[in-house]
Parts: sequence; structure tokens; C-alpha cells
Amino acid sequence: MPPFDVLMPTAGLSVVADLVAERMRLHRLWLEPDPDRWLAEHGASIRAVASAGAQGKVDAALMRRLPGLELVASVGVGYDHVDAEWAGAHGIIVTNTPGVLDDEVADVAMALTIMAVRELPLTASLRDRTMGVVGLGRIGKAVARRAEAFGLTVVYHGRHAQPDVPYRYFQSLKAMAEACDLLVLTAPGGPETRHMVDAEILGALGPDGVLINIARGSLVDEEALIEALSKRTILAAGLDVFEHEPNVPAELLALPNAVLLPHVGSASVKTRRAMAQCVLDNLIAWSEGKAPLTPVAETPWRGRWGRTRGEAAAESA
Ligand code: 8YV
Repeated sequence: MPPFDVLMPTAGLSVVADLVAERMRLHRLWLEPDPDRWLAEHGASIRAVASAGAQGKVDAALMRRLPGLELVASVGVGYDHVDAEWAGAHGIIVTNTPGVLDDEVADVAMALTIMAVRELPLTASLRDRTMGVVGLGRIGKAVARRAEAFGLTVVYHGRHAQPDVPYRYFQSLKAMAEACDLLVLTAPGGPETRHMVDAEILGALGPDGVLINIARGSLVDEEALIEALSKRTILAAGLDVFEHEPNVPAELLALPNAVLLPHVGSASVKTRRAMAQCVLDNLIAWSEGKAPLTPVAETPWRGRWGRTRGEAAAESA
């Protein structure tokens, strides 16, 4: 097999770099003394980018500098750090790692729920609560299954009602926030969902309400959340993600009714290894001329192997 050159722009999860480097020629851009110069000299040899984490941006500016780029294999189910629209319009496939981390992240959602509600002196109770899940995808469903086992009523909000699920659908997030007292965010990040939980939604959640976020910090207006927690217009929050990661506002850190984790939803050795393996499997399939295994919605695989970036750009123009 001819060498297959993969670029990793930022450090991220070391398990990804370790695994990919066993099988491919991996270039670690962050270790280059002059990354800009490295890209100018070697960018054309890169056929795939492996993105090792939610903070490793793969934007149009980077992809433009890699004229031979065919595939961006990103670790994690969320890929809002990758400009998949741009990739799709330029014939570049983006893959993520769906399915291998749902249970792990759902466990953390439940851990945060219990920690945020119970604190463990004389506290609020999980009994008789209704959990509103925002974005009932794979992770949302894994959370909902757990919530049912805890005796909670589950309702959900998303872009569409799903006829095959047993939970009540709310088209309006505000109406759902009024009807539930545990709001669990499992929707993707990105411009469409930015600040979907703002002061108005927190107001609708109400003084007994608890916000759990294991999705992306961008979904929540963090300033509004700090205000709601400080003034106790909501009861508590359990957060694994933050608006400006890795920075967490000092006000949030100081709040007694906020339980905070450092974005560890998928962080078990077993699951992180499975995620890295999924990145590698995509790279291997592609380097062998096969279809990508887990392309994201913006870059569906249509079996058009051989379409060049120029052709793709011409089609989309
Ligand atoms: C990250 C995640 O991938 O899957 C996701 O969307 O946010 C996590 O599993 C992980 O934190 C690496 O950044």
C-alpha cells in the first residue's frame, strides 16, 4: 500500500494519534515549530485529516491549504468543530464516531442529574419529575431509557416528531420547558442550536427546574444561566460542557447549585479507544478505496469515487 499521509492539526485525545500512527504516516502539526511553513511545504501531500477532539478546529482556512484532502475523520459524535458544509461543497467527506459513546455519555447525564438534584443533605427529589430531552438522537434515547428506569416521565423536543418513540413530542422548546423540570441537552452544537437555551427558556423551566448539558456549551447562553442559578430562578445545573471551553467563568465555578465536569462524557478508557478505532477504521477504509464508514449528514457518500475537488466545487458553484 502506498503511504497514506494523515494530518492531525491539534493534540486532542492521544489515543487517536497513537492508533492512527500505527497504520498511517501521521503528521502532528502542533509539534511543528512553524506550522504555517509546514503547511505551505507539505500541505499538498495530505489526503486525510484526523481530528482528535472537539477543540481541534478543521475550518475552511485549513482545508484550503490541503489541496489533496479527501477525508476528515473526526473523533467524537459532535463535529461542530469541522466545517462540514464547506467540506461537502468541495468533495471532501467528513466522518464522526457515532454509536460507540452513547451509553457512556448517557451515564454521565444521569450522574449529573443525581448530583445536581440531590446534593445529598435534605434535598429536592427526583421522584415525580418530568425529563425533557432536547434532541432525541442516539444519546438522547440512551438518556431517556435510563430516565424511564428511574421512574421519570420523558418528553422530548427536536426538529421533528419521531413516530416510533413512546414519548410526548413538543415542537416548541419553551412549551416543553414549561412542562418539564429536568431539561437535558443532547442536541448537536453549531449555529442552528446556538443559545437555544436562553433566559426565556430558563424562565420557563422555573424555580424547581434543573438543566443538564452533556452536548455542547454553545447551546446555552451561559451568562443567562449564571444569572438564573445565582438568583435561583432555576434550582440547579449539571454541566459537562461550556460555552468557551476550556475556560469556565469564575462565577459558575463559585455557584453551589452548579455541578461541573470537565467534558468527560465519553471519557472511559474503553469508549475513547472505541472512538479512536472508529477514526482509524474510516481512514483505513478510505485509504483502501472503499466507502467511508460513518459519513456525517453534510457529506453523504454517494459512491462517486474519483470526483475531484475541482469537479465538486464546479458542481456546487
Ligand atoms: C469528545 C464529544 O469527542 O463525542 C463528542 O461529541 O464531545 C466527546 O466525546 C471528546 O471530548 C474529545 O474532544
